[in-house]
Amino acid sequence: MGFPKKFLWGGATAANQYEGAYNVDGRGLANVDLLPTGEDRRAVVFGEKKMFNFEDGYFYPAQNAIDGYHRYKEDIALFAEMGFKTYRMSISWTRIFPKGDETEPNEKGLQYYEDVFKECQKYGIEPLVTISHFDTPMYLVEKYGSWRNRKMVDFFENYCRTVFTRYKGLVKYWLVFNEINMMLHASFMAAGLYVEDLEEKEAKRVKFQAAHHELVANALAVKLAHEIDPENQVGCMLAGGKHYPYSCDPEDVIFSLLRDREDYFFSDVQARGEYPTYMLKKFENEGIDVRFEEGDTELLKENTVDFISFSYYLTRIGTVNPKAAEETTGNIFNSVKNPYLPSSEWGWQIDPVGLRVTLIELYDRYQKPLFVVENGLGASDTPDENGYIEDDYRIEYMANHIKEMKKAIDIDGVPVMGYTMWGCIDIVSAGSGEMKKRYGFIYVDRDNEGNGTLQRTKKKSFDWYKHVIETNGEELD
Ligand code: P53
Repeated sequence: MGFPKKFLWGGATAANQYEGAYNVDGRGLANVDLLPTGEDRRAVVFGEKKMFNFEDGYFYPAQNAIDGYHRYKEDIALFAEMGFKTYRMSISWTRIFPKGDETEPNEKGLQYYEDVFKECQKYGIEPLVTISHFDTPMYLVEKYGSWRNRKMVDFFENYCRTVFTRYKGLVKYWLVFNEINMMLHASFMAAGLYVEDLEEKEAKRVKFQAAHHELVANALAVKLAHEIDPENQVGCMLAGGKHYPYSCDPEDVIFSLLRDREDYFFSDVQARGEYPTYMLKKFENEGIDVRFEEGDTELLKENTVDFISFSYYLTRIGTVNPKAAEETTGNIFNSVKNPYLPSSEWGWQIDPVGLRVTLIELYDRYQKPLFVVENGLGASDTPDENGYIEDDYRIEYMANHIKEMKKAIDIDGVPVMGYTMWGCIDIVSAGSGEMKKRYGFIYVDRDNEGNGTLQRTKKKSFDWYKHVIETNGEELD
């Protein structure tokens, strides 16, 4: 009973939210460097407002983030002190290929990640590496229109071959695209796609064509990873969290089911190796012309992922009842409020049972091992007079989610490989660009405007998580 002996406890970050040093050692400009804070961020993230140059008067938090680029040794030492078995992080594509279409990589970028992986190895921490976490070279965005262009598949393949070859023996767990299903919505942040100048129908076609290119690129990545090192294990990564029907009105039920299917489209292809018939019907019914090249079907079929990973923050509500839909709660997408659940300061509804629901549903759907690679509470922490943060709210959030994950293992028979808590050290928020929305066990002295010493301090949850790992999830309170 309980968590498997080799359960991969850890934490997660992403290059653009952690590293900073956006123009250091030959790194090229990426889409995520150009996401400003403030009111316009959402439109830029969604690809509805083009801001391709740093604009006057805006603040771009990813440029410096928490300077992990220069401080990773100190941070990894703290992760090791908590007993991390794994550290999920991402490679910044533009450190390896600054423009994206070069044939030869940037050695300084390659060396940097080699140093990071060796630092992890020193402590017996297994890296779990995302190849593209909301990260596209700006040069490819401007010259090729990003993922709408088939050429992206070749550039990405070259990038994957380079990192699989270089890090052979240092890394064996890989995720190809972070929250791949977000690219249909947060299109510029997730895939470097802007659609501001397109008609609605054309915007849809472009997004689905880009989605196909990412799915082909994913299959190629799986193929290469397995060829280069049979030890490699590759996962897909989806933004999880299902829709509950608002009521037992069958119209609410079917509405919610169909919304879930939209999210499962990507993992259906990545796990089963073919387009689901519901998506082919959608293309047919809506006249969306998605071009497949010769060999795509076989490539997808033969190169499915080894495991399913996902982020879990919340569940959503589906309803056709306009009255019920009036009361909404915040997130990157507004959604109908669930009256049974409390909300975070940012309006994300807290639902530990929903994690168990998601685990069961994903296992029933795919019968592959699952990996919870993001989960956590974004909150504004206030240090006391000694600079200490008693984040009991975060401990409670995590304990409740881990308990439900344990039930999924013990009662429901779901195989779970590991759990990497999101933002194990405070980083820049992807949705809002704020520093104030903190997830970490480790506090970082930096504010929304970029002021602060960047000093790292352990929160109360640091010692709590250390104990959780020590007891392999047996002692949570
Ligand atoms: P933040 C919403 C909005 C943006 C990214 O989000 C998201 C989500 C949740 O589905 O996905 C992940 O920082 C993402 C991380 C991100 C984390 O959620 O807006 O993979 O990069 O930081 C949390 O609070």
